[in-house]
Amino acid sequence: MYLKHASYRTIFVSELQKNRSLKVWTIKTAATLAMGTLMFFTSLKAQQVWPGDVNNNGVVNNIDVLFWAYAEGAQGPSRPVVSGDWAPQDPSEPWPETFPGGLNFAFADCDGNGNINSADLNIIKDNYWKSQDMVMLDEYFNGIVGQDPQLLLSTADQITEPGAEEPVGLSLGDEQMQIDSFFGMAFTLKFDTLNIKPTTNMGGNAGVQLDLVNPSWIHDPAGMGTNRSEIFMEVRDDNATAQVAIYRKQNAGATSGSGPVAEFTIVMEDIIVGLVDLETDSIHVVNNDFEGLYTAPSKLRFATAEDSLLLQDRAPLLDDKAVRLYPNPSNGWMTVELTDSNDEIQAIDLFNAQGALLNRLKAPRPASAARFDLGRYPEGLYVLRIKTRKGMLTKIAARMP
Ligand SMILES: [Ca+2]
Ligand SMILES: [Ca+2]
Repeated sequence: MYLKHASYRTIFVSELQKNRSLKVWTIKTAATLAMGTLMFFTSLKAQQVWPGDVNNNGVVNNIDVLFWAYAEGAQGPSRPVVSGDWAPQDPSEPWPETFPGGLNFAFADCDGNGNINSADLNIIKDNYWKSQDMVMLDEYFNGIVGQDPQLLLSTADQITEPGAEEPVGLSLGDEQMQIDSFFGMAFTLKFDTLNIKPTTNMGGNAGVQLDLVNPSWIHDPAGMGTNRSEIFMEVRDDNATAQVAIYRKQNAGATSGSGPVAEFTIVMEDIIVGLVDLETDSIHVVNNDFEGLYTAPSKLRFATAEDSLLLQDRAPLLDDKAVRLYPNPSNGWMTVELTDSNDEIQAIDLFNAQGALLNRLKAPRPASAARFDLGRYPEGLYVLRIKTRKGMLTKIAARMP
């Protein structure tokens, strides 16, 4: 995945959006701006359609599932060639409907046959994780615990044992912070591949499973109304992530409320080493107007009975503004700086965009700032996981030419 000049602006936008001190940016403005950037990008690409990349940002993932779900049921002109192959496809005539911000619904017709339906979702699955030469960051609306509704992982008992199947509840918002006119969400579950059974072979030991809570405020199939949602999950054991989308079924309309929405089942390995961590991240919740709703991530930890004392030693997620990363993008040295002078950097893990760990930088002595050389790596996007004495945070870094 390589970046060209056109996309730098977007990276800055993302950083600004995450910086909650700039509260003047309303959610709506940010979303409109994001879509505006997408349109800018789209015009560069002469409107060719890459099947499955519904939001046309260069990569196929769960955000595309959310876009597809929003357009499901629409009809329009078909493409000259009906194909879901991962290659630039000549576009159809523009469809009458667009996403808020202007992206044409034609992008959601992945196979190009003129109908947006489950066959197009299958194209997304076929082309999942594939990328174009240019990739723009998807927009996320990660919020702050205590200020925003939380996408919460929870369990009744954090003590586990080898081979156990553990239920992990997923809830959105609570009594104090309700969700108004929910349409859907996409997020990533990060999990511990060392201690959780592989999921790739779905016929065998499916280590991470997910089901909707039934009934719930987003899903009540036994009820007389149309209150129904659907679930999508793509698990990648090799980079320890499960990408999830939960969205309103076609014609279900919006729903408002809060509380449990789904439940993971996590199957432990036969040998458990240390602690088993789970975390929600890269959250993109949208309302029925497809506007982003800031939502706070959460973290959950299991331990065996022998290790149960370690459950006290939790690493809470830090606010995004707890860490400054500059210059970003950079073609050389970057500085990681903690805004809390009483906190200390303990380690910085550097991952590439595919999730492979490239390097672990350990702080040689207590420090509230550290520098490292991103110039050693090829142009592209990187993920930094910054561990401090008080918690942990991930940041996106861009290496420019
Ligand atoms: Ca995409
Ligand atoms: Ca179609």
